[in-house]
Amino acid sequence: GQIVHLADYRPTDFVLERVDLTFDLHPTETKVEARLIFHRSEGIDPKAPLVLDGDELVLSGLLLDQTELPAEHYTATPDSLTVKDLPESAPFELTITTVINPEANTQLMGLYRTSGVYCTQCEAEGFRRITYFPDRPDVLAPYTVNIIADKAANPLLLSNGNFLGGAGYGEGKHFAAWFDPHPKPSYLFALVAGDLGVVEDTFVTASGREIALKIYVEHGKEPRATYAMDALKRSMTWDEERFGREYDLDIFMIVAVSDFNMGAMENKGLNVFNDKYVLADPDIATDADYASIERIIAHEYFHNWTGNRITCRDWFQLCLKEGLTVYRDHEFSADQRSRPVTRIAEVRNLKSEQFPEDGGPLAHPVRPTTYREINNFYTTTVYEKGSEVTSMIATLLGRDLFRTGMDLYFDRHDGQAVTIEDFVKCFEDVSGRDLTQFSLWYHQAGTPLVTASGAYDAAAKSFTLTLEQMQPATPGQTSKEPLHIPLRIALIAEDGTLLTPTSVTGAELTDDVLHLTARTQTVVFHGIPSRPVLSLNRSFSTPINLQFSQSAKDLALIARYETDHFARWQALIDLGLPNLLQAARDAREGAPVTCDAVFIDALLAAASDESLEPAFRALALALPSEADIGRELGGDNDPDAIHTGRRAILKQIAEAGKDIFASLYDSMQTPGPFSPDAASAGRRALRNAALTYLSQSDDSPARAKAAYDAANNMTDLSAALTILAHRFPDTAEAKAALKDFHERFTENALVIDKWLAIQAAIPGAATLDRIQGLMETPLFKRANPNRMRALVGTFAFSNPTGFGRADGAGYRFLAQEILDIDQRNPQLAARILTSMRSWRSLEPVRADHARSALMQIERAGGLSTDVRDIVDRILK
Ligand code: B3K
Ligand code: ZN
Repeated sequence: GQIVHLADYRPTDFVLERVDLTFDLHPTETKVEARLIFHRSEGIDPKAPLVLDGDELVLSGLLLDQTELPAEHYTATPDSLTVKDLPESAPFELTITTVINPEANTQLMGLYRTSGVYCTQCEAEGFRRITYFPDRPDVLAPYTVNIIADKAANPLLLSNGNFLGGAGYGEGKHFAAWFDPHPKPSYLFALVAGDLGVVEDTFVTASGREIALKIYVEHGKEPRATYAMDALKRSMTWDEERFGREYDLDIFMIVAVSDFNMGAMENKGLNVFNDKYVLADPDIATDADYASIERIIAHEYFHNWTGNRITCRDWFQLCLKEGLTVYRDHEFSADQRSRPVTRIAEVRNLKSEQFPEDGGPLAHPVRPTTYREINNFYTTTVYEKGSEVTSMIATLLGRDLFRTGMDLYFDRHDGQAVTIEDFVKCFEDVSGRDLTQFSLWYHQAGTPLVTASGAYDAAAKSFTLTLEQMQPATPGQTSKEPLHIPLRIALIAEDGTLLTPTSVTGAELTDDVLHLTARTQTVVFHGIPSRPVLSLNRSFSTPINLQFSQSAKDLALIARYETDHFARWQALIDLGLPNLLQAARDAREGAPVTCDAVFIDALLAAASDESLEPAFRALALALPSEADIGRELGGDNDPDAIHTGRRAILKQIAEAGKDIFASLYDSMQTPGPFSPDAASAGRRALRNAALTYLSQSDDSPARAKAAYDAANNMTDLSAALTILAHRFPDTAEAKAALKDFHERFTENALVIDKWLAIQAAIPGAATLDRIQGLMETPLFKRANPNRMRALVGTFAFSNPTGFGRADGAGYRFLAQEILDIDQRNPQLAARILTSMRSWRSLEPVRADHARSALMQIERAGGLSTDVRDIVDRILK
């Protein structure tokens, strides 16, 4: 892997006019014939050779305009094909034949097999594992695809676009042809062949076109695809209503497969999904699963316009499609569910995933300028921070102008491969705003720190707010410029009413958005009749760390009165956090842990406030995680002390709220048949949060066991099992429940993943042995990414005391596993290895163990570029 630089971008020398592919499918010897029609780009050297990308390829035939090309005119290696002496101006046709082995493809990139089905994954650079090709996103062409395969084993032959026709092919084979008229880059190519069941529906677009919708799943699982189908139709309607975007082919297909490196893939007209994000019914899916399915179905569908019709010029522009499409799926979830509740969930995720990335050795800008392995840049920074940056553009412009800017973007760039600059320019053009400073959000890594302090002048009836922004240094970026930060604010009176200033000096204020543009800014709010309580960064309008010391009393007032419910939740977190931090410090010293009564009162008041949505109340009760506490502590972290301290706080809340939790547990039942709607899910979430607190003060597992026995859906069942396994791990009840769960769901790998994940997250040093035992069970399949993520991934990412046990055995275990996984599937290995990114914030003994484990990886021979890149950056 060489380092690729954005500055080296150059358009191609040849224009690809069209692509005609023929696959003769065979499990171990698939023949691929690619007919590519090119002509030279204008103004290039008429002698320049054509260089095509490959990856582990063997060339078995090459024709130029139907005539075999003599060997002196080309050079083929496993990773490139160079053709010389090509026509100077006329178009020419190259016919390239390769033979590939889908069965041996354990990387799950290119064409591979999963449960007997042929399937492809081409983003980012998988197409070059199928045939030699200009495998880059700025090469767009219409594709014809012919698929030939054994008919009995593969009744289904699918590719992108519209179905052209099919017929028998002799010798028990048949063939099908597809044509995709929309020029697309190779990363959006897809092929699926096999024997699958289908759920069918139709959708009539705003302009009256009827679209066939098909979701393909394993035979017998069709009923579990109906929720995904419903989510798809809602996504199609939403994109028409909210963004004026109609679907553009006659058919839209989704295929669910069980071996997949990520969540899903937006191939044109033929999305391929990890079956975890398609299959649902109340017996196997939790409310969180339903919400993820809805969101990911929407996300991939929305890519049809943001990603497919308008794509990236090069992979540095990944956030052009990903940040924007995450923004769109967030907006969709907010419209389908509850806006404040979805916002809280997004921010929790941003802080627990993206903030540590941005504050550690893997920090990189939303639009990076170099990479060694592009697969390592499908990060939470590109996706989630990319979405936040898009959302800030919407905040700066307002909803209507943002929509006008999006319309211009679709109009101006449809069919093109473009850059972030092109995207931002559309919003400048419709608003007249200069977004030069704002664009630094794309280029500067690191989470800004904003420090605020306020002073009220009763005589002048003015409030002065001083704000300072600081950009932390990140790898490769030491000095940075101040950003344009849109900070939503409210001034609240003691009685909870909003105070509106008569005028403001020192910063632009539009509605509730304060524009920070200088390193330090002093803002004066005039005409404020009484001391205001300040609510800063409402709705989390900007992804920053905020330092603002507010009294517990002021925070309690925000928690009670803010009309922005996100801000209420944030105030509760801000009230709780100092207690959790102090608890960790006290536990480390062996001192008693105490919890501030103002916090407990405010939390319990929110929990029992019937004017608030149950889902909100459940989120308020979910305290910051151990990892969040570690991040806030900032260094010299002892996971055991954090765990012990947090546990003590939970227990104090549980004792104080015993009656409230007991009554919530009774009153939040959801009578009638199961429904996955957001309101019912919220009731279950609150009820299970109450049960979790009740179990903190319970001495025996009896109540949790009763809940397990009574559960009639997977949300309640897995919540009860989690309590039994985590809170009462050594009891007969916990063991019996784990055994029962295993027996009931042996046949269902996705549910077994929950069983694995719950056990992988059991706190404490003993969990490592359990994991090693679980890896030996026949249900655990090393080659399956979902199984690996459920067991090893959960352990490394979500079990600070187990993974971070003081003797370093957790880190050594991970190092061994990474080296093993890397042999088969480098992308998966590299992804799981990022769990080590915060090792420097551990206390010295653990940090030493972590470093040794990382160095063991670093010293190993034969590492993939993927793992090499991550381990080098983490150790740097
Ligand atoms: N675009 C794909 C991700 C591809 C990852 C390649 N390593 C899914 C998505 O973001 O929609
Ligand atoms: Zn995406």
